[in-house]
Amino acid sequence: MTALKFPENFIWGVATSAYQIEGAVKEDGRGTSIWDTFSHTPGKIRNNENGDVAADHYHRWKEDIALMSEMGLKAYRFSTAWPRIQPAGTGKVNKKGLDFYDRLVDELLRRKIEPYVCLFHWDMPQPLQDKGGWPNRDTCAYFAEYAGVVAECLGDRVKFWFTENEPWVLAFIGHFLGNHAPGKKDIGATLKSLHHLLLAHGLATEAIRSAVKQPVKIGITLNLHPVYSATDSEKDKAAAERVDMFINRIVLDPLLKGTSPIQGSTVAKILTARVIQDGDLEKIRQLDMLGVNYYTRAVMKHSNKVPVLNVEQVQPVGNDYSGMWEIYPEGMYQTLKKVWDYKPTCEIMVTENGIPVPDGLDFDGRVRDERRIRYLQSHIAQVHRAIEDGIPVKGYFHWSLLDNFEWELGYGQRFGLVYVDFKTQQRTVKDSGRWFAKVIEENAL
Ligand code: IFM
Repeated sequence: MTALKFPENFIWGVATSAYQIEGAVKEDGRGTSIWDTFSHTPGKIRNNENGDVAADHYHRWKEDIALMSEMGLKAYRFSTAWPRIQPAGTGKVNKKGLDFYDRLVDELLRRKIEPYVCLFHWDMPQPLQDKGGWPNRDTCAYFAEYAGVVAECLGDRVKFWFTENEPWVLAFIGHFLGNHAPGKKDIGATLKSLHHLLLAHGLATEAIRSAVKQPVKIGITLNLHPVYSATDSEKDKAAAERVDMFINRIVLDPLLKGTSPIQGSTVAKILTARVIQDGDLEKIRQLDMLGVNYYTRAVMKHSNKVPVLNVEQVQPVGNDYSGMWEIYPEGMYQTLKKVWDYKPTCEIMVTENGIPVPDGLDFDGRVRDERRIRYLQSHIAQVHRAIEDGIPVKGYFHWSLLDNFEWELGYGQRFGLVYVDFKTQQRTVKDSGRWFAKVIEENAL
């Protein structure tokens, strides 16, 4: 088979997030986040686990960067923890918290790994939640203030910025389904949160631009899923369209077109009356890079199972599944194509893709995660297919570097290229890590 060659300068990276790997939640003046509160509420997380220690990256960051360097990674997308930097969410800056990221960036650059900073991966300072959280419009200004603080500090070295990771997840899973922090079940709060998260992206973009002297690229990362109808019936097709609107278009339209699909929906219009204010949509539509996080597709049918939306997800028989989702490589291509159909003027890159596998150390200390290798092979091939079709995908960031705290599922779902023994914190590069290193070295699949 001929190798699938990637464009020169294709960005091969990995991604992580602060709460999922750092631990040290009470160290060096870090404040409390909504995830500390949520994970310490009995019954919210599988086995009542939490991110108190996680992968102890706050102490082992040098070792972790050395592993990245060994794998030949070109880029690293990590998130800064807002409560580490501004424990109250606004006002006083905690220098010790900021220093951690300062050192991290220096070490990455020393190792020739490009830092991609994401300012927000869901760990909202608890004091801001107490003031109303994302449904409160003031939060947008607090976020812009925080973005300015981080940009002031790191902006002389960091050229690539993501304001937020997957705002949809925080809005919908955190405020509608209630399975994530802050654990609300309120459709009005959900739609308000999402709009405010998008507006906060726009305000933070402006704050970064005014704090940083050098040219930078600023973007956002989105969880996107191609949506299919379970059958050819008109009802199921309409259900699929509703879900497409509420998962994909609800974020893509404002960011790429400057319009909002919920303005056309009666229910949503009532719920968001006066939430979308004049000028908001222009603020939101500021993007140099769009990060696509792709894991799986959604196959939908009409049903009363999910209120308001009247839909139900179907799991097609005969396909492959992981511990969390259906495995559907073609969806990677379809998602990139969907974004490209908007004719975006910004750059596109895959900022997350990966699979949870119940990995373990074999008798000889190796982790033979063939399943992850097959997953990556098939999904990266679809990225290549998109590039061949003229979609200029700039890079691919694997989720994740390390096994980590998978939110409400705790530590059971391992996504890393590096195995973490959570008792000893010992790291072992998995077979997939070595395989990925070879892909990077050859710039080919
Ligand atoms: O672990 C998460 C990450 O925080 C956001 N995107 C999806 C990953 C896997 O569920």
